[in-house]
Amino acid sequence: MTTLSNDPVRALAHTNIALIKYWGKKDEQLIIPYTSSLSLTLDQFYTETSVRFDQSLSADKVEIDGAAVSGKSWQRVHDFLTVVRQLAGINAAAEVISLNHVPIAAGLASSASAFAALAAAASRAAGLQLASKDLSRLARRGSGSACRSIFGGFVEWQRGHDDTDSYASPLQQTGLKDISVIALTVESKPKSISSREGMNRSVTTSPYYPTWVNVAQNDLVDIKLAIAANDFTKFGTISELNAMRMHALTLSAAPDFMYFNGETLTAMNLVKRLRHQGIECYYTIDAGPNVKVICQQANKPQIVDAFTKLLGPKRVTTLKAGPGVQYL
Ligand code: 2P0
Repeated sequence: MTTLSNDPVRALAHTNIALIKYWGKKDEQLIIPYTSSLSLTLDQFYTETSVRFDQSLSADKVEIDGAAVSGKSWQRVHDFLTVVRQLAGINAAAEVISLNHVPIAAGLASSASAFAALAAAASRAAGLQLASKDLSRLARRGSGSACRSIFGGFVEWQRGHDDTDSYASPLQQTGLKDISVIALTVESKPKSISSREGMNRSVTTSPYYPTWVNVAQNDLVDIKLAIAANDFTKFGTISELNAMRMHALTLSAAPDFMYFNGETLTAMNLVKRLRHQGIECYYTIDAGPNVKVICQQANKPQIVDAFTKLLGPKRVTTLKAGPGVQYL
């Protein structure tokens, strides 16, 4: 039987941006993806979470950004804590206090940093000392993209076959240190179709889904070669293409859906215009209308200037590579 300390364990994890996207689960319960993916952990948006297991609590208590949580959000945290309890062989309820640190209007809210921080804090509070690979496997059970936020810099999530071999690890290739990400906040409201629902609909109804599985695998091989060769042009081109290939799965689903809005398209066009002017930059877009522009340091001031003129300074946030999960 594990002896529980009453002291809370605190952990911090940053969010990540996928360059080769994860879009579709082979196993929805265990969150095993159809494809491997690759991301860059970012330096600004992070979640700080403290967890304490306590035999005297009658049920899990969850507080996020200063407010007690109930309903679906509580259930998701509770289900995750149940996985941790099973692993640790304990049955105490937990108190979870979580704070999201978001740059003003960055439009980067994500379950990745939340479940990475929760996995780290909850596992240690339950008396477990997990190797980083096992921490990544655990974070994956909360949210797929969270398994990548355990690590800093470029991270690859190997899809694997089952719970034992589906986890992320830092990329071995050491090239392309000079990467900046400019996050454009087109919309800060929650998305209308969750990633979970969007993925499921794409897998079950898009006739292109089997093609995506092959194409994403090739894109991953190519982007790793580009990183190893320090080839930013190839890196950016593949990132942009892979994002559009993912969004093609939403447009070809039944019923079809789309994460872009008018301003998303305006931003995409401006990226292309800048590129034609010789200011090299590329876009990537996740399950929402916000656009992330990828560039190198030398071109960053001109790109920031162009987007600040378009959107105003509050909607343009500059980011770079960030670290993996940390205990506080
Ligand atoms: C990614 N996204 O690779 C992709 C690209 C959004 C677009 O991972 O259902 O919140 O919790 O496993 O991790 C968002 O999905 O989904 C996501 P679940 P998650 O980053």
